[in-house]
Amino acid sequence: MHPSPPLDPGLHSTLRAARRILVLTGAGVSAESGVPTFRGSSGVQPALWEGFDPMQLATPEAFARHPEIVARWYDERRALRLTTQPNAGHHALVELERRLTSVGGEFLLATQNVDRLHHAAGSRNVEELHGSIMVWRCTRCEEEREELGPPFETHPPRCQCGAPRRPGVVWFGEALPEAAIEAATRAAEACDLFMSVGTSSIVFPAAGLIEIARANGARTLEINAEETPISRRVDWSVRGKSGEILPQLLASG
Ligand code: BJW
Ligand code: ZN
Repeated sequence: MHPSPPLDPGLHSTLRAARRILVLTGAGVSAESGVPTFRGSSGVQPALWEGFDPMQLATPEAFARHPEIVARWYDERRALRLTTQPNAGHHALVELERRLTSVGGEFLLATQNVDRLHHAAGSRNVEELHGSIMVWRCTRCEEEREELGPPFETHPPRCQCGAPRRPGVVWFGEALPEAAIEAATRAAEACDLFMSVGTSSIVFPAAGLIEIARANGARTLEINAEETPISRRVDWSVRGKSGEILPQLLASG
C-alpha cells in the first residue's frame, strides 16, 4: 500500500473501532529517548564499541569468546538506560492501552526492546520478546536479579555460586521466552489491528507476527522513520518519528 498521512480517515475509524490491538515495538520507539538503535536512521549513530559491531556482540558465541567485552558493552548500555526517560511515543501507547481497556477491549504490547522504557512509562500488558538488559542471570544456577545500580565492578559480574552472570536478553540463535512469544502469537491471531512501531521488521520470529495477524484478517499499520520490508504490505504505512506520530494519532482519534 501507499504511504499515508497520519490523518487518514480510514485509519482513524479503524483505530476507533478496534477492540483488540497488538502493538509490536522496536528500537525506533526508544530512539527519541536517546537509546541507540541497531539499524536504520534514528538520528543517533548505532553504537559501535571498541571496533565491534553491535550485531556481532549479540550472540552466545561472542559472550563465550569475549565475556569481558560483551558484559561491559551490556553494562554500559544498562547504565545509559538508567539515565533515560520514556518519550511521547511510550506515553501515547500507555494512553492507547488505557482507552481500549476502559471500554473492555484487549491490548498487548509486544516489545523487542530490552530497556524496560514501556514499563517505566506505565504500560501494563507488556511482553518482552527479547528479554531485558536490566535483569542479569547466572550462567550456571540461572538465578535472576534486577540490576538498577551503578556499573558492575568486574565484567562479567559473578554470581554467589561463582559462575559468570549474563544479561537477560535473547541473543541470535537463542529461543525467545516461551510465554512471551506464545502470548504475542495468540494476540496476533485474535487482533483486529496490528501496529508495528519503530522496528526494522527483519528479526524473526517477531517479524513474522504481522503475517499471522494479516492471515487472521487484522488491519495493519506501520509507523517508522524509514521504509522497511513490510511498508508496502501494510494497510497504512506512516513515515515519521513514533514520538510524534503516535501522539498525533491519539489526539485526532
Ligand atoms: C524509528 C525512529 C523513530 C528509528 N520513530 N521509527 C527466519 C528467517 C530468517 C532468519 C531467522 C528466522 N527465524 C529465526 C532466524 C534467525 C534470527 C533472525 O531473525 N535473523 C535475521 C536477522 C535474519 N533470529 C533469532 O536468532 C531469534 N531466535 C530464534 O529464532 O531462535 C530459534 C530457536 C528455537 C528454539 C531453540 C533455539 C532457537 C532470536 C532473535 C534475538 C534478537 N536479539 C537482538 C539483541 C538483543 C540483545 C541486545 O539488545 O543486544 O534483539 S538483535 C536486535 O534486533 C535486538 C532487537 O530487539 C532486534 C530487532 O531490532 P529492531 O528493534 O527492529 O531495531 P532496529 O535497529 O533494527 O530498527 C530500528 C527501526 O526504527 C528502523 O527501521 C528505523 O528506521 C526506525 N526508527 N528512529 C520510528 N524515532
Ligand atoms: Zn549462580
